[in-house]
Amino acid sequence: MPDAGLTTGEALVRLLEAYGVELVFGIPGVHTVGLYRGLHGARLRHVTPRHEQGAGFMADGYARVTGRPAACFVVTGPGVTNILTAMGQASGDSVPMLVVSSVNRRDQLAMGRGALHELPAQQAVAAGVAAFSHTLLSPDQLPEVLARAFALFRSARPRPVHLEIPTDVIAMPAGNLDLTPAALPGLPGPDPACVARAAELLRLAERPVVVLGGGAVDAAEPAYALIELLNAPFTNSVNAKGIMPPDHRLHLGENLSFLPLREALRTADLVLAVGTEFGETEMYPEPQELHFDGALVRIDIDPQQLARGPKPTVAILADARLALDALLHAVRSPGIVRNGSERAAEVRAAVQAQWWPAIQGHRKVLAAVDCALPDAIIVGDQTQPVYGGNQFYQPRRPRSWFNASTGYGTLGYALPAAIGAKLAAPDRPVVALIGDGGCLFTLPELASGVEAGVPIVILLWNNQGYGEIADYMAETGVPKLGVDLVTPDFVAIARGFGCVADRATGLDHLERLLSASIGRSVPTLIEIDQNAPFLGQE
Ligand SMILES: Cc1ncc(C[n+]2csc(CCOP(=O)(O)OP(=O)(O)O)c2C)c(N)n1
Ligand SMILES: [Mg+2]
Repeated sequence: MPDAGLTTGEALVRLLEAYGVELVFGIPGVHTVGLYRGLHGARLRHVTPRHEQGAGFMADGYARVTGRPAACFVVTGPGVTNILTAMGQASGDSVPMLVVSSVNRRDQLAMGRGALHELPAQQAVAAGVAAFSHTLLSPDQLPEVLARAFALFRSARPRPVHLEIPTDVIAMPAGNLDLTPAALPGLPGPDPACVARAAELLRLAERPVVVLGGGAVDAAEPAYALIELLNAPFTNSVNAKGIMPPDHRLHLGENLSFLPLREALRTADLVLAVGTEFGETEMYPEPQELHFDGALVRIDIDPQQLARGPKPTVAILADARLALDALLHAVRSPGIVRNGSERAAEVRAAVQAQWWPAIQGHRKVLAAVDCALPDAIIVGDQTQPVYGGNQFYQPRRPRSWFNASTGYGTLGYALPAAIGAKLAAPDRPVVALIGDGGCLFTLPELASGVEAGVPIVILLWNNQGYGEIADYMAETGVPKLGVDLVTPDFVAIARGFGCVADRATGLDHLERLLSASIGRSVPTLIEIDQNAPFLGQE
């Protein structure tokens, strides 16, 4: 229904609501107050971070739990450059978010005259970490540009989209615009000929292996059914954790960093890879080239992804769920018994034999979380127990374990992303697992968490430094420099922000501290000393 008095800023907010956006993360400035005019009285909830990078990470955490985009409102120039890092992480891990920024008035664009917040070529800067970046030169463009963004979020490989609105356009009348959302496309289904070819290969395969990636998180049901039907051992990427039930008989183990797992892929007569780029960070700490002696069937929603990395025998361009449904139907009865459980158990044991000793401590911490906060969403940063967890942890369902050790690899992710995750799933416990180094990148977001009443748990892994890099320097013979850190009294600081905070003195104590977080309205910070005796090996 057209509304004669509406400005473009207000029309934007109405359209976001119409597309079902629930949350805006933003820090207002003189350039964006015209957007905030529209937010007043809106159904959309606004959460204020303490840095625009926090806004982006919060939107990322929200999207990874829901599969839906949140919006971020940031000012021209520093607001945009501050959120770029979070957009980079979201791009790397295929996470949707809509970043709306202001930009200088149209008559100032590209003039370089030193206007407030002026970032020449801002649109091009943001485009590098977005699916697309658009400058809204007139209010009339707004419905179509948003339709493009939401069509992409819904039906393509998700990525951030950036929309910049010149300050004069934000204030322009938009009363004539049609504010009903566009009919969005459904998910793309597979080419039947490709499915038939893949099904034939699957029927003939005697030692197939399935690899599930982050692109398959919403395809848990057909993935399960196909794996059972084929009796095929499987593994998953970090972003696909939880897609199959924990301790499944056909699980090869977690993480392609382990040679026995890569060997299982190499020696399989067919690998079915769903929604995975076989990313380098899956093979931390040493990236490896993967080899496939047999056939490789790849399913991906992104045609370019099917042409990157390992070369497929059959490439199926489609949404993972639709493609797996079609394959399931086409394979029907595979007929050949393949000792799937036995092969999987063998590889699993070989993988576990390679777990490095520190993993024992990480397992104890994560077992305490599982015990005290069952079915928690665990949002990780780049720290030792997260690398460890990537190699063994199995959540009970998808979208429950994700971290910044994959893809772009950004320190400071976990705390704000956990706030976004908790806003997405208020009824589930949400734990941010973060190191003392990473924590200091975004620690002020504790204030946002207190303000928004978001009771996450921050598990702070303290080793007084950039432990990972200190180890790497030692391994590579580089004299140690810049990695021993002055670490503050995190417990006192967190209390100062209004959080509840304590140091864990033992595993029972850790469990009690975790349990006590239930029902709080503010974040709880629990510090764990990496060298605490209770983490040592028995
Ligand atoms: C923004 C950013 N800067 C630098 C790095 C390089 N880096 C990777 S891990 C790491 C150390 C992190 O220290 P901490 O969070 O304390 O975790 P720890 O390894 O000590 O467990 C650094 C500096 C990075 N990943 N991201
Ligand atoms: Mg550290």
